Amino acid sequence: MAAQPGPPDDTSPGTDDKQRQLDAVRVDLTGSELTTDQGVRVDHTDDALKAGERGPTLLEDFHAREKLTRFDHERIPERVVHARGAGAYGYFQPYDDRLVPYTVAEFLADPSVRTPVFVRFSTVAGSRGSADTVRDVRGFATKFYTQQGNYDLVGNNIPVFFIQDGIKFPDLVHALKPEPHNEIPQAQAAHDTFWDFVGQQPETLHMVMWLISDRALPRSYRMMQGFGVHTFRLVNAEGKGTFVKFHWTPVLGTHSLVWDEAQKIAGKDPDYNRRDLWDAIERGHHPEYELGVQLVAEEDEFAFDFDLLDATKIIPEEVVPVQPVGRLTLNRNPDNFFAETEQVAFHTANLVPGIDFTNDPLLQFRNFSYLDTQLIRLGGPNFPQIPVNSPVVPVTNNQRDGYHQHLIHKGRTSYSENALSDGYPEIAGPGPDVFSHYQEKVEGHKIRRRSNSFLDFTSQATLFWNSMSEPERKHIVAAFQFELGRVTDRSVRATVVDRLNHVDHELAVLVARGIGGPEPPAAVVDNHGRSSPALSQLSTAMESAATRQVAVLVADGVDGAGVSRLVAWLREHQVVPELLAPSDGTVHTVEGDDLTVDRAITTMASVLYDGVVVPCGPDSVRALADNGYAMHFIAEAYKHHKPVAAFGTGVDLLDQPWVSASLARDGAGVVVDQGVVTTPVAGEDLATEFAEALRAELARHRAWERPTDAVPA
Ligand code: HDE
Repeated sequence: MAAQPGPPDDTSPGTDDKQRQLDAVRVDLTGSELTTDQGVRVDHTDDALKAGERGPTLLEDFHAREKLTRFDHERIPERVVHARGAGAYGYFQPYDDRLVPYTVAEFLADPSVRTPVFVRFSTVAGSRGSADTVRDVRGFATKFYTQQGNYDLVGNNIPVFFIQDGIKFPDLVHALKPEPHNEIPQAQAAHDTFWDFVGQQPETLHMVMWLISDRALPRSYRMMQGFGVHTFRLVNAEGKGTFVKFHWTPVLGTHSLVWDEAQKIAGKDPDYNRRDLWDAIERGHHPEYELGVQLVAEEDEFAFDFDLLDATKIIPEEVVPVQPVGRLTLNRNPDNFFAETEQVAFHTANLVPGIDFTNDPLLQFRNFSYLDTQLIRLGGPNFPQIPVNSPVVPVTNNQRDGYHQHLIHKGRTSYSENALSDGYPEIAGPGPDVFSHYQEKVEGHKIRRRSNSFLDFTSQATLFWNSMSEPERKHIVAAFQFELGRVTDRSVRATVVDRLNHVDHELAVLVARGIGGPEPPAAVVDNHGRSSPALSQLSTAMESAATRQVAVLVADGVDGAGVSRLVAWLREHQVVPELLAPSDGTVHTVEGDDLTVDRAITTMASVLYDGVVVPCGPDSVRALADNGYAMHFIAEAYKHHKPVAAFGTGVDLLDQPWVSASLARDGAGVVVDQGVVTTPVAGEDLATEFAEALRAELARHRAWERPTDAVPA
């Protein structure tokens, strides 16, 4: 990863433009008195006006009517897709001026410019109240409030899309969403209509491979990639274009949950990803992502064995490297979910000078759809005036009326050209700050036909499969078995298996076996054998354990000195430890002190932590051994391949038939095996080496080499 720009410098141009603008509309009710919407103070708000204490309620109670009317109208339509989301403010800053030869977009190419942003992460299929950790694509939409107007990069955490042409989007979404007759199932693809669609539309296969992989279960919005998906165009000062693909890469690495864990979290804490983002920002652990670009000269448009305009294809990073160009930092939570996260409106056609479209037929539809949906969702054409949506630069045009106009435009002309207002607002002269559409020569017949260059549906699905590590492959097979196992129509299952047989024969066979279906007879195509190592999550950054959450299980009699040493060391390294005990409050340490507990074990679960530690203390360890919930906690963390650590007598608790890792015994130092970190040493003598080994295991996320099938959790 490239060098970071210097430490935050709040005097950089643009840093606080958006926050200053929002401060003007932020409302703080501290010290205020209750009024009606008309600003009239009221003397009572608990009982409506009635004719007699037990009599009918009177229509003239304007305060009661207003309160109920406002309540009746406080819902707006949820987004038709990406309904559930979480947002945050921050800023973006380029590392250097390396993009100057390619684009006049100042926010991308001028390292002295820090551009405020709002980012909204989302799931796609579920409704607003659904769970965060479902198997799904995640949205990663960024609004850049630039000095040339708003630019929106409305991306996903998967670099390709299901379909090639936007006309199929309603079909795709209807197949994915709950089935129309009974509205089941919520927020998941594991049902007949989605897989029927996949079977009918082989162009979905590449993205299906990503959806069925660990990518669809991000551990955190702070630990997932983002992609612009389409090939866009950068345009330089001479009007010359360069094709570009945008990539966001999280500084903490790209990490996922395992499926069993994701399902359990959906019940234990449906807000898991949303809470994680919120808490990290509140704690000062600001999420960071590097923006990278893949650049392709226009002359090389046809240099690939796929079409750059086809959104079901990636450009493998080994073919065109991703160049790091800048960094996004999220440092502020919204004040009000509805006002900001719900009302934010992203649009692929929100462009600034220096960036333009290509003829990708999916992108062309998006350029229509976002504005269209926002007109109904936000109730009319003035939604760009909603504070989270408004640019930080003046909006000066002749667009006036419509619902919810908030401004008062003076003057008698609202048309161009006019002489009465001296021609204002006037057309800006040509220049890098003025948007001018990229001039592309096009000619052709009006036809409804797919280009032949779009018709290879399987090569990159195979590339993805070939690029996966062993554990990732296992997860993919299990996920197909789960999803197709939920499909009730056997012919739909068989059609999908047949499609997979065009991706990789072994994959199709493994999937068919797991769902009790007939195995495909023979390979239909030879696997091309190519792979792209960058696609495996095992190639992600694994240096940092910062912001990871670790449960330390304690009970009366725990080794207070050892726990304090460990907790202090972890905090110093930005790991977030929490002390969990059989009940909330305090536990007595072996030294006779009171140790404050963060939470009761029963209010939490191992799936909400990245790792678990069992400290020393004979009484404490005995109490945990007798507590089925605590033992389940440890077994479940172990089953999910998480780092499990123990010191002193805590190691005894890991002496279980299902633990295959070797444990440290008397005389040993620190033993690390299969992600299990143990040492017989405790108290003041607990070595930094133990904490360091735990940190390294947290950083590598999961110990995939650990066998876990037999773990009863
Ligand atoms: Fe979207 N998409 N989309 N989409 N999309 C929407 O816009 C649409 C596509 C994406 O946090 C909607 O305001 C069409 C690709 C994100 O507010 C809607 C097509 C990618 C978000 C819409 C696509 C996305 C949306 C619903 C195919 C990744 C959430 C509400 C032609 C590059 C933004 C709204 C937020 C939201 C249409 C395909 C990403 C209906 C027609 C490809 C992240 O306008």
